[in-house]
Amino acid sequence: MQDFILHQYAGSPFSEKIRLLMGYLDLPSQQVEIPVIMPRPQLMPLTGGYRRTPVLQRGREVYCDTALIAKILIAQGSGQNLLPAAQRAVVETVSFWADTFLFRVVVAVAFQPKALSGNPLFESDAEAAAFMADRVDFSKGSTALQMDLAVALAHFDLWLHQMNDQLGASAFLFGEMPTLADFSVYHCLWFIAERPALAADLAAFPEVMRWLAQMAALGHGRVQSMRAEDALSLAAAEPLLAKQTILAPSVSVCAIDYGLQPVTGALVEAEHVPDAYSVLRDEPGVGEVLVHFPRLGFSCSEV
Ligand SMILES: N[C@@H](CCC(=O)N[C@@H](CS)C(=O)NCC(=O)O)C(=O)O
Repeated sequence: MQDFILHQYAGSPFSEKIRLLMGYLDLPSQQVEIPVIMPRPQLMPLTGGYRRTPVLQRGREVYCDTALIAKILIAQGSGQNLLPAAQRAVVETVSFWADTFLFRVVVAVAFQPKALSGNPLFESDAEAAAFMADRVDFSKGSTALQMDLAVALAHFDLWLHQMNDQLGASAFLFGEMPTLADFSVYHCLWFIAERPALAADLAAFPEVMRWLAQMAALGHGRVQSMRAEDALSLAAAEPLLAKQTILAPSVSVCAIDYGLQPVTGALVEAEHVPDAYSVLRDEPGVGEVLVHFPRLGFSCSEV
């Protein structure tokens, strides 16, 4: 079987969700450390322009968005207990809520002025300006990641109190075992806990702190690092294993919230990835690349 290659960067919360999930599922991973800002010349030929972080590569296939990446890893790593049949819809709903609304709240909290000192992205004026310009470009056409700081702080505080109360009654969000929802909520809080100026604010919530420590202890598992150019060459050298049926010759797939960089190609049905938009692209110098997106959170239109 081809290895999973995770394209990620250390400070990315959504990457942390997947790093921790791979640790929990005990799946070996090769990790490529991608630049925090564009350009990413060895990654874009694989994704076809999609630039949200992380993405998972296996041979000539690329899985975008952690909702889909998580399902692929859960299926591979016998992690069905993370999506228990009797709670699956509600676990997925909480997971989606955390990955969207809660993430938007924590972005505002994490980038508030008092949290910026010590953040390597803001070490010099030039680095800060480059980061801000990159994220303006990333967010073009969308306000979905923006929230007024006062509104974000009020929502964060309300939710932390609820979460602390609930975690006093059970080890994890849905009982005595973690589910996918724990991983989605975890990466949002990890983003806050990572910032020295904010970590102290969480100390007022002892059950949340206990749960955070339990989640962090799951670890990242068996990780090896890989160079971006090697991941790209590996894609070019591998056969496309998946069988597919063409559904539409030319479509454009795009996130519906932010990071609105579309990917175009033929829409195919890929048997091994249900509930996905799977786009077959021909990349110069690489050949066919199959890029998968979850249907939830993405649109697909014929072009
Ligand atoms: N819904 C997406 C969100 C991913 C996301 O927002 N990632 C952030 C980093 S944590 C990002 O893409 N930032 C811009 C970038 O890395 O270029 C997912 O679950 O993968």
